Amino acid sequence: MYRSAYLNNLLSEVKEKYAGQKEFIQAVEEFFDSMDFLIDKEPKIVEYSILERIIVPERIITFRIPWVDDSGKIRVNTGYRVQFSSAIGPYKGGMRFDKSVNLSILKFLGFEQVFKNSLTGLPMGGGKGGSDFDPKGKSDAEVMRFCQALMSELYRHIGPDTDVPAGDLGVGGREIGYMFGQYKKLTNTFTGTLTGKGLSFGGSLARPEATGYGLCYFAGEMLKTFKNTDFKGKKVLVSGSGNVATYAMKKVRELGGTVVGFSNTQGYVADPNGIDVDLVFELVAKDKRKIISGYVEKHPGVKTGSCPRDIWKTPCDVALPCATQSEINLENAKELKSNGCYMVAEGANMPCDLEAIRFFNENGVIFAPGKASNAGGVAVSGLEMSQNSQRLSWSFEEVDSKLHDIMVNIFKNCHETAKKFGVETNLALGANIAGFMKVYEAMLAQGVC
Ligand code: NDP
Ligand code: 2IT
Repeated sequence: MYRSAYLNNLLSEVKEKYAGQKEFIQAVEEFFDSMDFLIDKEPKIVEYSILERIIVPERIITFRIPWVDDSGKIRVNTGYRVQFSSAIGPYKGGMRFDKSVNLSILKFLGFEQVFKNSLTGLPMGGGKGGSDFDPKGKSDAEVMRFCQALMSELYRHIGPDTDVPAGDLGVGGREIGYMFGQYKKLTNTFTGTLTGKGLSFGGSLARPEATGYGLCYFAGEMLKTFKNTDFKGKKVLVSGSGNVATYAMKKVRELGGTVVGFSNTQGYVADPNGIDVDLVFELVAKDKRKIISGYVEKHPGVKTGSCPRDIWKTPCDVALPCATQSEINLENAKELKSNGCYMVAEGANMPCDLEAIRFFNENGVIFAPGKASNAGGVAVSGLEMSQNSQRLSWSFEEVDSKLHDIMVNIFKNCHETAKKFGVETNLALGANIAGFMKVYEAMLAQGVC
């Protein structure tokens, strides 16, 4: 319940108007939790209807994606691009391919992206897109035909100064390559319109690593600032085993921590003695669908199970949820706390439910929201855009060092902002307010648009 009646009313309207969009409503409610601290200090927020405007995407594009599978059958999926805010730069954000994809999920992701991109300090607006296409079990040729069919419509809505898509869950280098090829063909231009590209056609070194590495740089700042320590000797639980999770595991190990678990949609593996990170990489490269069974075969002594949520019963110091939204509910949050976890940094977007976040904040578990702690991926996407515009490519070390600086700055910005509002460890509030301020100022300056 907010102190401000204005926010209460607005939230009620959102809940009524978008009743079926539970993920989007959670993202808005979490954001309003922070706006409650700001609204009295910034009267122009109400005067200029900033919140009423900021929660509505500037444009939503929905389209049919017909494609032909390997047996010759015509299949149809739905494609989306949610162009949320161009207040501080061209729309920027990933494309998600997963059978669960719907407008609620893409609106929540697009909304979060607006503030995340602002926090990076780079000139990028917020957007998100994707399709309910399920890449699992599809051949390479099917994925290619699907990507081409998607881009046959999407190309007319994007561009290097308009909207720059990238990867997300279910979309990695392969899919970006196919989408880029089709975009290039249809527009007869070679531009940096997509990021996460292959190195031979304008991609940036360290983009695959960026989200996971950036997460660890951010979490390292949290450990240093709040606990006067670092990753050395810490037990770190990482969920998922995709792009974000695997590079987070690699960096945790490099920084001296022990990864004690990982998961996927089929279950989890936990081992207090340490996960064999090299084996996880090996298994992912071979066949993503056989990671758990392949791991247990090589290390039969580990704890394992078919419910991914059970990973949160594993004792740890730090949890890095890196799989998907809503993977930690209140019960999981309590399990984490009772098993010794004192810090949670989100690698995925919104992996923690609102009740879980409130529980962490009220029970001394330091919490970092994804829009701050996973911003490394889009930050390096921003660096890829800069390299493309300059027709240059920077070394791995150069990009990694810029990524590190950006993550340290995001942490400082969130921490300082939270401190200013008297809630030093509330990084969610710090991230929301710090991310919002730049977008708010731009919206005021640009008039009603
Ligand atoms: P990937 O597709 O590479 O990997 C996703 C992983 O999560 C897979 O291991 C998948 O398992 C697992 N997973 C999905 N749903 C569940 C679930 N309910 N329980 C347990 N595991 C699950 O995606 P990314 O690593 O790119 O993305 C992961 C998260 O990070 C998403 O929330 C994304 O939005 C966010 N993110 C991604 C960025 C990026 O640059 N890629 C940047 C910032 C955030 P399986 O293989 O069985 O499907
Ligand atoms: O959620 C995210 O920040 C991403 N999926 C990365 C987006 C991007 O444009 O690199």
